[in-house]
Amino acid sequence: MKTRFSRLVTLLLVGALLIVGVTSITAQESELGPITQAVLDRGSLICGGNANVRGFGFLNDAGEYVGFDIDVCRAVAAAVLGDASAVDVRPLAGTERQAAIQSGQVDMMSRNTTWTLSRDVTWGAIFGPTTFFDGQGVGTRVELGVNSIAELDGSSMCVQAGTTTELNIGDYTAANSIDISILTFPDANSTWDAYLSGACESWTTDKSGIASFHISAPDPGEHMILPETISKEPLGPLSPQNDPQFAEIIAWTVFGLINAEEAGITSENIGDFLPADGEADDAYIARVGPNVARILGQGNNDSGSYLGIANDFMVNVISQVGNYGEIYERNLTPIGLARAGSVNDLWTRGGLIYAPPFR
Ligand SMILES: N[C@@H](CCC(=O)N[C@@H](CS)C(=O)NCC(=O)O)C(=O)O
Repeated sequence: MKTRFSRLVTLLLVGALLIVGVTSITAQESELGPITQAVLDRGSLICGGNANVRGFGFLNDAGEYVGFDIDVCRAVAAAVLGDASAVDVRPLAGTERQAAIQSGQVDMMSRNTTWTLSRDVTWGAIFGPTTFFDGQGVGTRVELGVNSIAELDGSSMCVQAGTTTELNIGDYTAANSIDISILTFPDANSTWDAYLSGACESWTTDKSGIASFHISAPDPGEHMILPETISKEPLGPLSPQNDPQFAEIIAWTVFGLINAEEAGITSENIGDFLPADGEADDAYIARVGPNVARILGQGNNDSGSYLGIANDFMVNVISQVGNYGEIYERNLTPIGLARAGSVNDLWTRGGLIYAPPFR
């Protein structure tokens, strides 16, 4: 039987725990994580990227990194620092990715990287939302007259080491009893060069990567992508798992890009969706709708303040980088990746691009 004293001690303990709990929740909400703080202190975002894949991450002749994945880095820099140009891209080979994330050498990575169970756990990473739903395919020469992977039986295929690609093609040929000898190369350029020079009859990587290299061929019409898609390759950004707060910023920046497209807010028309001089909150919200006001952090709505960054962070992101559709159009349409009717179309048009709401 409990004494009055032990009941009092229990009550005091519960009270103390409640106070500690409440205090730590409040502190957690207002404190920035170590990566966010480092980005602010440094004044730039270190983003692991790709230098070799046109459309996604590519070092152009002007010495600038450009592409869909690079624009995701730029969007996060605009969200945290208000400046999309404050990005320091660190080009990474496929095999360098794990160490770069684990060592904290990069604040985040946006480099055609597939989200998988083992990477999620062993890389010590937090994967953000999928920005491009891809799948692995096989590229080959039109002159071979081949129409399926099975018809490549007895030939050789060039593959990049250290990728999901290498693992998937082994699984696929074994499961389908296809005899293809696999030649591996350290990076995309050497894999592509080996295929171009005739070292192998075909080559394999994500279909996005194949499209991106085929358009750089001396005669793109000589190459084709076989119809099979042999894997799921959900590509998106990731960051070190020691800073879940920063991971939330990445996630909600991507969600903001998607929600902005859905709401019809673009880099061109964003001015129409902002409050006019002296416009009262009620009148503004009645004009643009509550959803738009929440995405843009206007009309007395909380948005970025939940994440410890500028409440109107999405205004910087959209005006400097554009919405998801603009980013796609700018980078991926030119390399021949048609969006309409694909899995990467907005969910409202039958695709998989969907984001939770800002509220
Ligand atoms: N999505 C796959 C493949 C990614 C990958 O590394 N693709 C190649 C070919 S598209 C690439 O980006 N190579 C660039 C390089 O190594 O320089 C993965 O995450 O492992």
